[in-house]
Amino acid sequence: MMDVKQYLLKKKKVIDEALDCFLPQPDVYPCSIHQAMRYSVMGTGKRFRPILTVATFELLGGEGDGDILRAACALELIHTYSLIHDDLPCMDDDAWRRGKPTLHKAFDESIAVLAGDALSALAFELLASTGRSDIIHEVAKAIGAQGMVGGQVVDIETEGKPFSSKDVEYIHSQKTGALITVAARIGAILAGAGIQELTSVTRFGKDLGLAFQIVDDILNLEGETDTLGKSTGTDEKKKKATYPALFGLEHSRLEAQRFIEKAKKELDMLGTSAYILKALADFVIQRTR
Ligand code: GRG
Repeated sequence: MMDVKQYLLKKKKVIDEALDCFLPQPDVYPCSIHQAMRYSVMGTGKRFRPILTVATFELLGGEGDGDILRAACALELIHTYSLIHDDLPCMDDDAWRRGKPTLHKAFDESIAVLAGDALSALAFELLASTGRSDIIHEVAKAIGAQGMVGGQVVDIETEGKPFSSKDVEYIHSQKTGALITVAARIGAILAGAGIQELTSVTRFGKDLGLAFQIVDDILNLEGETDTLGKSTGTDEKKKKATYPALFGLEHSRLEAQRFIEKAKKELDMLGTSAYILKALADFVIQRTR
């Protein structure tokens, strides 16, 4: 059995090479937008979502690496787009991301907005190149007003206001969980999974996504900026709707662990070969960045 850290490193290299190939070259006119896209995408990102897509695809017997890599990279481009926009002054107004100044600080605000737009367009170009309209539909739904955008809206609208566990669960499952769930689903769909397999992968993704954001909340409180590569303590300052703010650190840790155990249980029907997805779930709870 492969160690999960080695697995992540190996797959990150494959994803990084594919991203490098899909992104426009920095010396192509208009250079500033292509440089900005590369500035944000390339580098220290963990590539958790595309790796999840590839791992699910491989677990369910998917073969060939053309469509799956294009789909997986599309999700990383969308994820990076969301980070760029999340960091903008009109949203979280953050100065540090992936171990360097945020895009609007390194370039400017208009380029940061446009780089997000261009990454979204490139992501859908890659998805369309698979010839699979079902995949395009899945991703569009996951990131729209009933998905990632919706989660971000509630995140912003609850800032500084009283909130309930229902609010924070909605924010987490939409802002973060929707993309993680669709990452696992796409791997399964492209592998030709049956309905039962797809159902268990979807449940796995939902629990994993919730745990991922709870751990993100915990790291925002307790993590080190140098290790995380992004600002810390910001949620508390902005009075964000987070798990630790509502339940405290200890209970949040237990909740994250509970969601991870639940996620792994969903994979039991897939047999012992699901060990790598289970190891990815354990990585989510153990991560320090
Ligand atoms: C992209 C359609 C679209 C809309 C944008 C701004 C916005 C709407 C949504 C924000 C979503 C967001 C930033 C959620 C937080 C997700 C999260 C936990 C990010 C950190 O992910 P990691 O730890 O980061 O995987 P790296 O840098 O490793 O990739």
